[in-house]
Amino acid sequence: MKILLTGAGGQVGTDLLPLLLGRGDEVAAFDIAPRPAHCPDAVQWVQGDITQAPEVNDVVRAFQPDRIFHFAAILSAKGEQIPHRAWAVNMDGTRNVLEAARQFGVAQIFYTSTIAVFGDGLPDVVGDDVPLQPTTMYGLTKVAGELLGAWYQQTYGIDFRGVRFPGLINAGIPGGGTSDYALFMYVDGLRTGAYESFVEADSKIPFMYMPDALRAVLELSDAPRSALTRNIYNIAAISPTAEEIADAVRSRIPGVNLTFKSDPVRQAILDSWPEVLDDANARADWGWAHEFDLEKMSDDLLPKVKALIGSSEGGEPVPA
Ligand code: AKB
Repeated sequence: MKILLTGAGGQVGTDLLPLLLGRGDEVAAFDIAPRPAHCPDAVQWVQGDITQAPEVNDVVRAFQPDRIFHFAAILSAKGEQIPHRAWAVNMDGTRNVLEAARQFGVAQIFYTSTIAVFGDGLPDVVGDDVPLQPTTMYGLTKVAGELLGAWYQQTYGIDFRGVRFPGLINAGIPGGGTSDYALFMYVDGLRTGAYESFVEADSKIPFMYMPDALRAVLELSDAPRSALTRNIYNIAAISPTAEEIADAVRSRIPGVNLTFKSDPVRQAILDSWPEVLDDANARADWGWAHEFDLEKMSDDLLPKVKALIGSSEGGEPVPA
């Protein structure tokens, strides 16, 4: 299968590339960044700007993918700092991908949406069809992307499907998300022995460990269309408070100093998101089931974060 991955250099794309190659897919990567040093040789890397339709058209025309995994996006916290660029990347970028798919006959678009599509006034457990009233540029562009993709499916017959990701945790350096505090407890906990989270200790949102998230992408992408009752699915795993994450880190890194000092802007974003997701539709339609709870994730993650910090790719701490 030929797969084009947009945003291939981001948190999810970086981890998905080797999995796709491992199962025998032919992969082209499209990203604003140049080819990273760790990118496997078999990947065809195209540096380009998702907001520029001719550049998106060129890569789709040349590579002729069967599926596009559209991951390019500007996340919630960064999106509030550069809202016009967030609109261009998330909105125009998604339209460019859908248009290229229509023009060049791509069969499936896989879209990554987010818990940020939800907004204030949510029930305790948030199902797929709770009203979408996001408070961020990221959230509102993702809502519009969900709707635009469904329109392309209805109008042009492109198979459009995707998931709403919770905050994702992996051995990588995240960038621009409001959920990043969780990963920084592990990364900076190991790297510097301390981290001050920008949220209150009792803050609680849904999270997922990256191996589960990648498996969800592949399982939903491969599911027969006839099994699906909707385009976009909530997927859930764990919903720890920030303090519970800190405790999981403390019990594994003796002496680590994890504290909390809430930043009002990011706290307000976080407080508008669900605490717990209902993913019954994903479980019923395509057999979704997460594997990693907080303890299992922490055991698996810490050695990988250690290896990352030891490698040149650990980089400098990203201001959180
Ligand atoms: C963010 O924090 O913006 C993202 C998300 C929850 O979609 N990680």
